[in-house]
Amino acid sequence: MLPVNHHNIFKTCRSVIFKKFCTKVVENVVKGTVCDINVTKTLGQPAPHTHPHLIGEDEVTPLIKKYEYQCRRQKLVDAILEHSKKLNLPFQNHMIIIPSTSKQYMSDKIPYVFRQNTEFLYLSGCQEPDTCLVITAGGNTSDHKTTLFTRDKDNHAEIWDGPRTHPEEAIGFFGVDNSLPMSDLSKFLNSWRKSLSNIHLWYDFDNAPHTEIHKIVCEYLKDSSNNSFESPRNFIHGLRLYKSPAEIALMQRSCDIASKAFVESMGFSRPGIGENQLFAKMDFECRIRGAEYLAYPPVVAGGNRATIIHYINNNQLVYGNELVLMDAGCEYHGYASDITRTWPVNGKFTEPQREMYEIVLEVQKELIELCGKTPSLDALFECMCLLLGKRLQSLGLINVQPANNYLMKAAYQLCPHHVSHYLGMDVHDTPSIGRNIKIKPGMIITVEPGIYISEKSSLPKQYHGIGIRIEDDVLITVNGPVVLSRKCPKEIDEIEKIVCEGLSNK
Ligand SMILES: [Mn+2]
Repeated sequence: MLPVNHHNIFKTCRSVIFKKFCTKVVENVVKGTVCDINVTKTLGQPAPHTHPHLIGEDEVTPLIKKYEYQCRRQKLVDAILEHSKKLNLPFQNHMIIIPSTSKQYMSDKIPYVFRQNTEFLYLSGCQEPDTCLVITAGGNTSDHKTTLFTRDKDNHAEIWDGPRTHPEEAIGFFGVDNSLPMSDLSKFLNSWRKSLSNIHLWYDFDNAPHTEIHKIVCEYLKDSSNNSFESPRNFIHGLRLYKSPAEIALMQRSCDIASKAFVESMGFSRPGIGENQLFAKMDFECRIRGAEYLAYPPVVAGGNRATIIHYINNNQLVYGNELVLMDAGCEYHGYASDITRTWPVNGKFTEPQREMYEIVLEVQKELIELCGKTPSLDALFECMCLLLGKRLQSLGLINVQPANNYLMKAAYQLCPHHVSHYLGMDVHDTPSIGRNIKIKPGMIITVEPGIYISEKSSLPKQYHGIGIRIEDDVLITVNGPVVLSRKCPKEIDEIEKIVCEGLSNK
């Protein structure tokens, strides 16, 4: 018997499959449904057809639709054109360049977790590194064209790192007007410069997130006859400051996840627990609920380490009747929560701890009520100093002095940080927006008063080493403040109950 030639059989099979495939393609072309073939292609990021559990129809990123991204770009163009008109700038044409970031490495070929440049993600929804958004607008009309530059095709790299979104898929998926490979960026910019003389460039030179793209932009500017440029950062932050309904839903979910994770971490506490174990518990409980990662290195500070505001070593044990202060939040599909709670690891506040906790809690609740009424975050900070000062005075811990200034200064000694920041895609969101502007509906802010009494304090000894902060995330609405982190308990009896129940189950 002759041995079967496997090679030939394989050839025959392959050719049958190939013929069938070709017939299918021809049929599709004839029916006009050739595009359907592409729909099954895996892109460089989750899409409705590959990740239906994450991305809905027409969404580019979870809950945020193509149309919302288009509106964001339109609003940016409108804001920039209005600004130019107001200042009577002599430019008819505008080019906005927003680069993505690149992968960062901790050592040879070992990457850090990738986090996209927030401005780029906000305007494009694209989650891939080494990509770039260019928006061009001309004349006084708000007509504009968006071009998304995607990574060049590279079969070898795609075997190692997974698929990339190519220009032919990018237009439909991201809802942009045009898409080109990154290798065309320089050519594209130059062709604009040659065809139009009067171009104002919008690019953030001070916070350039991508070295290679930065070089290309610098080259472009060097060869350009008019080198007028400005950063679009402030305009983008102005848009990001006000959250859309989809963004609010994402922020609510981010806060819900972190709140539940806090409850679990409280119930996991016991005297002798390691700060690292509470960190691990928080991290696990956030990720298991769908968060990508914690939004920042958390502060898990037991005992007097809570008086160190940015303590992130998280490597000590928390003993007996000590408090633990945890400042943690998660990032859920690009949106951050930021919560702080302080609790006794043995389930029972001591008397001095309780006195201080009640002061911070009462002040925090009053400040939340004031959110919609005070003129700005800075004004809210002044309110915190005054409210804290008054309460410490009534306990006899600050000398009786009639001047508010004295009270506020004394309180500032005990709480040396601001009481609030904007919150959104970044933890310290939209930092180019001052904290002196009016608080308005649609903003999300934190409210986080604290008291930190070091061992060197002139306050009575029983308070030494106590550090307490209570932080919630608050959405401003026309009907008043809505606490997004409301599911995270902060009343003394609630907290004691959760910790004690956890202890009895161990
Ligand atoms: Mn905060």
